[in-house]
Amino acid sequence: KKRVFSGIQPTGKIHIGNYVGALSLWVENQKKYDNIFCIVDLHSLTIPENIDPKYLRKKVKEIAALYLACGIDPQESTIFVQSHVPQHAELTWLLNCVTPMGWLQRMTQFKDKSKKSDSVSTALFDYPVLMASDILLYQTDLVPVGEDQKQHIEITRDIAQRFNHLYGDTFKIPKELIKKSGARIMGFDDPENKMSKSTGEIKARHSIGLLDSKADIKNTIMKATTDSNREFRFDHASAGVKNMLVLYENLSGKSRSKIEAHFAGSNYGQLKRELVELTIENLEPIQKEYQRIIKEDSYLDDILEKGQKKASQIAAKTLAEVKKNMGLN
Ligand code: AQP
Repeated sequence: KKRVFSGIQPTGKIHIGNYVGALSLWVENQKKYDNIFCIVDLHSLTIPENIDPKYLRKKVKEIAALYLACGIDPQESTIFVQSHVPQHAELTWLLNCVTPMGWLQRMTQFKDKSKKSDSVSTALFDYPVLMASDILLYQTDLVPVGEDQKQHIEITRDIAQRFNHLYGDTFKIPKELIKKSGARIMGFDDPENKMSKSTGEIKARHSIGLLDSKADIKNTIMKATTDSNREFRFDHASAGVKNMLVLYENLSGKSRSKIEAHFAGSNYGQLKRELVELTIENLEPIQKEYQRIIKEDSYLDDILEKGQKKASQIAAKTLAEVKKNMGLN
């Protein structure tokens, strides 16, 4: 089986974009691949606003419970916390040594995030190398992610190729797995920009959190930005309407032509009302399952401990090979 690796940062409000773009794709392909899903807590420390140990601890558990509630099966997939496997940090140092600064200076996520923050850490700049380490440690074939991570997978490939060229064949060259539709869900309040965890935390009506109440889901969708037309065709609709159509498509599993025919001649109120229903229908079972799992602290700890053991074995093997090839053994 091909190996899949992916992760989510334990920060902010996990939203429907994370679910449609990443999590649902993991679940959908779970049986097909050998899966490793990580909670990338070291990545979340790259933003200085995230320095609250209590919050971080709570968020790690929340993400673990959400992985399970969304359908990640611990029998089929390894689930673990990044900082529990020290090889991620160690490999990052070694890969830093083969990664030119110019490559990192081109990363659009760094440019965007550093603009938003008063204090930019060295770690934020180095984020893509840590992500490359995550992926390469497990000799990953496929990385299922949203569109915003495409550039980071490309640099991962570049780093792996450069390392293999300098030190001999060591890493498998991974590929991204990105959905054709739903890989970039936009903010409901601001459909020109991607739905984001941090914005969702501070702005009501920007995103729908996987744990949002029915009333919040309804408010956010009913107030979503639209236009004064009645255009329901995917290729012609304005950004806000297209975003809702794409969500409708992903949550209903219906084809674009069926959806266009269904809404033709209708109004945006209708689309919004149906999307509210559909979202609640999709999130209700996840929320129920989440509420059940989050209370079972020792069950979660057990899964994360098993995950750590399994991940460590693979990571240790790769790192030993890396060090041998570099002359560090
Ligand atoms: N809007 C999105 N649409 C589709 N997929 C998305 N992803 C993120 N946003 C969207 C995918 O979700 C996975 C987890 O990414 P993350 O932990 O980096 O979360 P984030 O929402 O991008 O939040 P951040 O990094 O904390 O960013 P900001 O500061 O923008 O809020 C990834 O596979 C990602 O592609």
